[in-house]
Amino acid sequence: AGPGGARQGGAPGAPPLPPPLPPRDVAPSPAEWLERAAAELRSPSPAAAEAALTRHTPEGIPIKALYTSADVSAERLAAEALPGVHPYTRGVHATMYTHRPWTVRQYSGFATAEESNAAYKAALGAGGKGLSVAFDLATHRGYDSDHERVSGDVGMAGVAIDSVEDMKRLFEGIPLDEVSVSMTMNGAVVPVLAFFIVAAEEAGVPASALRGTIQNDILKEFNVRNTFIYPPAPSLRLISDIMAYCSAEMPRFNTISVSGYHMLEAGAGPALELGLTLADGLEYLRCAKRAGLAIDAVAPRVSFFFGISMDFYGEVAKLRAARRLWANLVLQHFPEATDERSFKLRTHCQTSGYSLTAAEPWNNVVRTTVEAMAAVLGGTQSLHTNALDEAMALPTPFSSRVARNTQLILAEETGLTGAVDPWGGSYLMEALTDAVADKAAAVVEEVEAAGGMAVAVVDGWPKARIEEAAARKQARVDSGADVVVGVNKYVQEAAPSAPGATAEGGSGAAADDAGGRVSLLSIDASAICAAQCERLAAIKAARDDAAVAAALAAVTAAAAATPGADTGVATNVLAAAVAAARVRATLGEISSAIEAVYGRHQPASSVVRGAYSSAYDAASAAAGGGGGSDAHAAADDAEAAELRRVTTLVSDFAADAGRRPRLLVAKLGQDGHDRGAKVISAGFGDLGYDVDVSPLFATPAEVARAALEADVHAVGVSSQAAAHRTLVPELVTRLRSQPGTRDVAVLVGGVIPEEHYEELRAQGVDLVFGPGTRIPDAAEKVVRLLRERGGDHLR
Ligand code: MLC
Ligand code: 5AD
Repeated sequence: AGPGGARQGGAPGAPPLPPPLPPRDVAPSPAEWLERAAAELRSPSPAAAEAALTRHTPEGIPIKALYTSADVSAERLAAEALPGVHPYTRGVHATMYTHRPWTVRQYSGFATAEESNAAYKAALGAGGKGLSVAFDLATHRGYDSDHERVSGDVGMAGVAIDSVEDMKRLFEGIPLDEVSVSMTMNGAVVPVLAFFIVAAEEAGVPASALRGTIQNDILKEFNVRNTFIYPPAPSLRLISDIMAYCSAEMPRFNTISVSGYHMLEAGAGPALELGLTLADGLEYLRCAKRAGLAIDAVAPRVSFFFGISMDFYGEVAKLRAARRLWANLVLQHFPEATDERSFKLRTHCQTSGYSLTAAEPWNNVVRTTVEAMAAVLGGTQSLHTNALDEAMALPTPFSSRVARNTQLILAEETGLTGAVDPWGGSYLMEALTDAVADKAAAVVEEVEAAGGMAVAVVDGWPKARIEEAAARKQARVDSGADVVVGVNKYVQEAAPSAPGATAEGGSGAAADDAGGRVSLLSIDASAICAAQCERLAAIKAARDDAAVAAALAAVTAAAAATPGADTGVATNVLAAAVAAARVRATLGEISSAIEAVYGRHQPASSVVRGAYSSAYDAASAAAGGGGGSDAHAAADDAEAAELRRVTTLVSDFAADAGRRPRLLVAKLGQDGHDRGAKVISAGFGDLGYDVDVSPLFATPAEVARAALEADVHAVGVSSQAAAHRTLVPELVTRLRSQPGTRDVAVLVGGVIPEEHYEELRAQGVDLVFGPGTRIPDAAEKVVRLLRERGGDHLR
């Protein structure tokens, strides 16, 4: 070897390696590290260095720059050293993926049963391992496709299912005793599960052989998601009926999927998501117990569902903490449980839709991959990876394939499945697992102290807390404190757009560098609606009307009866619905037969005040004050100045018009995803607008009437479920033809592909806001528009 290359194989010509460190008597301490860190940072003191190097998650969990053995409890590590044993922190099975990888289970459904069936077969043929049905919103809310309130929703956000005949078409040729099927259904859970049971039965598969999961998690629907039908108390009664029926008849079927996913999507941080979800789980077990069911008959078939955000470490820690907490909560609350399976938290995970952007959609593949890795490293049992076109539309065959392949690559190319809980024993991960567990446990205790989740959903505080977190998150993104590549930083310049399509806000350009575009799935709502209505008519013409009437009366009687009471009336509503499904009662009819006793739940709407502006100010102050660069400080000044400009424009308008600009934020149709509507309401309110919120599930006529009654300057429709092409034009027509609202400005925002902007404008929409819109931008555009209009608006 040449000079300098002699020792330890260094490259020829490279400088010699430093001599080895002298042996030390004492191990290096964290304090010593801090001194070095302070020197590297040129910090005045170790304490100052420590503060500068510790960041906090939005939920206040500190993430330090360095973890050592001092941060973990040796006793805890020893007690939780093994997967497959209580409290299962390291995994519910001893061998985990080394024996069997997680289930690749992609949530999917659109248009008609035939089209979804073809997509399921394609998925199973290309590496999918389980099925997961997405139903349309009409089905969720218990309406047949021919109901007047659902004209814009049929087949749009999922598949339309009106009867057992549709359910049979949905699974035609798929062996239901082999392929496990998840059905995301909560509101109309009784008729949908009944249709599934009868469709399988008529295909020769008995209920006892059915494998899969029904979501059946109504509590979170009241906090987020909003696909409830009945009020909370009777909804819980239906859940205990389902658990009773399934534990007797369907031992391989998971009767509930206690879901945090939608809370995370609605704005909750991981610890709040986890705490509220576990509190929901406890409430369901209590509900089963009250109905006389043994915990060991029910708990082994309770499963969970979590969202996985871009907080990589935090999400791995969340899944580990979830298993530990659940095992210990079941032990604490249900000492009678002895079946090991009662303590195991098994979960499905889905990567976060919220984290994905319309701008530069291919970036979403990277985001989804990182999130999927967190789910896998956290030990999920089943996984859905989102498609790259998530922020614009439902997935196409192309984007579905990329999403599925993301999982297949992780499972089969990377070696990730080769070891159980590879993060176990990491100082960081163990300390973070403890921190997330503590924070989530505090949330569970808070819910329990407030009387349990059944009481808390009626009080509404968990919902308010999630909405507040969402408003704060929006402020951090709008102020640039939280980076979203391609949206608030490194924005692609002059992205090529579809001909004639320009967004008012956001950076919705979904174009690649060559100017090509991601093609989106387009669904013809009126054709599907017409086809479903025809089928309904055919079913009704062919069936035995007297048998249907009797079966529906039995459903109503069961709903009215007290479970367990010895009155001679059958009291299990699901059992009655199965009988009704056999004689071809429809989904709408079975839902109505229950509604006749329980009524339909009308949620109250509210607006969060102050969270947006305070988080915006805090984010600007933190970035401006904390030793940031000059460029950073200048950017923050610009943001603060922008906020001042908008609030001044709004107050000038108020001075001239004699009142503040008044905005009605509306959701149309059965679309209950209201994070966008809530965040816009909170943000516009904090910027000085007078904001009204219309009730959920409104028809265009109801929104037009509300606009007149509230005497608003503008109506803003938030659309997440693709009904904007049918319901918005109808709203515009009604507003324009009604004296008093003729010149009300119409704004539309949400999941709207650029291709539709021009069409909406031609129909009279004034401004369209794509995904990624900053609230200050939108608020400024709207007040300027109102001012330009002048006339009646300045009254
Ligand atoms: C697995 N098994 C093992 C093993 N790993 N056995 C021994 N050793 C190992 N290492 C066994 C299991 O015990 C089980 O057997 C079988 O293999 C299947 O594994 P699983 O882990 O139970 O997987 P799976 O069947 O996929 O069930 C996962 C689940 C379930 C329990 C989480 O509830 C599920 O699939 N949930 C999906 C929910 C979902 O897709 N939701 C979509 C929501 S979308 P056995 O004998 O026990 O069967 C949504 C969006 C919206 O909500 O808003 O609309
Ligand atoms: N098909 C596929 N994915 C869907 N999602 C919602 N509906 C469908 C559907 N019909 C996904 C999106 C959304 C999440 C709730 O599930 O990722 O964010």
